[in-house]
Amino acid sequence: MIKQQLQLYFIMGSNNVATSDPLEVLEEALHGGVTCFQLREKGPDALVGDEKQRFAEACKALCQQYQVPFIVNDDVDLAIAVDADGVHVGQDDETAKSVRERIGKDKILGVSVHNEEEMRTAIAVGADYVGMGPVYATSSKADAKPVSGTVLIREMTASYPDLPIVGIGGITAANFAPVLTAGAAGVSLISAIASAEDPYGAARQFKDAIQQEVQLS
Ligand code: 3NM
Repeated sequence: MIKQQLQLYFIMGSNNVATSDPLEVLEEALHGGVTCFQLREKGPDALVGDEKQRFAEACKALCQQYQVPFIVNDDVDLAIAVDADGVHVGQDDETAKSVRERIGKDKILGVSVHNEEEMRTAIAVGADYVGMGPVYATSSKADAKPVSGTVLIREMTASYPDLPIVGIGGITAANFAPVLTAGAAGVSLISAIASAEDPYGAARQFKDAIQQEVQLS
């Protein structure tokens, strides 16, 4: 179940959308076929406090309409307050072990990992999936690590086939295929949809291309 939900994993914060209403972008992305959504409200002009919570609630309502999991990045209190479907944490955030204890076993827990040791820890604390990147160069994360390509995804899916992996960083409809070929359950991305002139069309194009790729494999 979680594996299918990770196929086309859209991530967005209100500041990833330059000109239009972020909720409209999210609705278009959902309509176009994204299978999971993560609210990542970080960086300059990010919403805080009540405004952030109201935005999260609106995102969650849209995701529910489309029966797509609603995941909150890093902010465990917010995730609990809005009863999100899950939490995603990086290595510099609250530990995955603590997050799992706080959200319980029925919620989705995602962890960003960059090496085998972090992968093993994620497995030990009961992560439902891990994110690996940046696969390609990205300008959406100020403190992104050096580009990693798909080598680690290939190695980790071979060694730990039961924990789904999503690739992240610079992924577009033109370059996602090697990520799936390496064994990832899906791709996660911000700008390829959030910055697209036509977010619906961008999501749709991804969806169709992924479906073709999955059928070929
Ligand atoms: N995490 P885009 S790269 C949020 O490497 C995030 O862990 C990364 O945005 C990691 O699809 C990244 O616009 C940004 O490149 C992804």
